[in-house]
Amino acid sequence: ARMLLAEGAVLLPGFANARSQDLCTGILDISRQVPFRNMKTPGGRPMSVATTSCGACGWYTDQHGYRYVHTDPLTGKPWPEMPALFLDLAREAAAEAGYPDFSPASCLINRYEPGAKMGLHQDRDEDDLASPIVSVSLGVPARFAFGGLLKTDPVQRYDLLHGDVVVWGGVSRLAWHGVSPVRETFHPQTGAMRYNLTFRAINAAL
Ligand code: MD5
Ligand code: FE
Repeated sequence: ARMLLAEGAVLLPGFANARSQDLCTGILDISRQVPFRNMKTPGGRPMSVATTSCGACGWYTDQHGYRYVHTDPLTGKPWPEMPALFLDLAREAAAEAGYPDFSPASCLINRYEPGAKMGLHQDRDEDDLASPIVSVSLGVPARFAFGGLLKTDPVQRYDLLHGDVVVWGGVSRLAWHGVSPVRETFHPQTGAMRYNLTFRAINAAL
């Protein structure tokens, strides 16, 4: 099924279900190479969401700002390669939503423990704003707030469930959005955690 949440925002409910166990295994494998960490925002506050990355670029934040980097500033090493399983899923989902040429250079992996949240923000560190972002939810559900192009626009709320994939393109690519504090509950594949994979195309200038 394909559900239009808003112009450019396509929800594919359960699109990743058949591959979810393998995706979770892939996440654990990446996190053994580059452990999840609570990075600091430029303001100096640690994020409640813990992150790691795979692919040619990884998203990074510290006192110097938000950016994509080819190597992990903590170790100087490149990020783990993006598993074919990840890339195939992202490309299939993008194609299903009308983006047959999606080619993500980065997969940011977010890990939400109970209580973790993400405040209202826009994703604009990629420079490539013509390409969509593909996001894959795994584990315990999250209440997702989806607003408009202005921070003050009203938000719609959706529950993103295990296996759900959303393709954020078109005008929705720059919509304000956030995640409410994750409830303390259990999922057989992830325990108390919620994971979100976000696949991103990065401007080649990087
Ligand atoms: C999450 N992650 O559930 C979300 C999924 C992030 C982030 O927000 O920045 O890591 S991605 C949701 C998203 C991406 C791009 C545009 C829009 C939503 N949107 O227009 O609402 O961990
Ligand atoms: Fe975001």
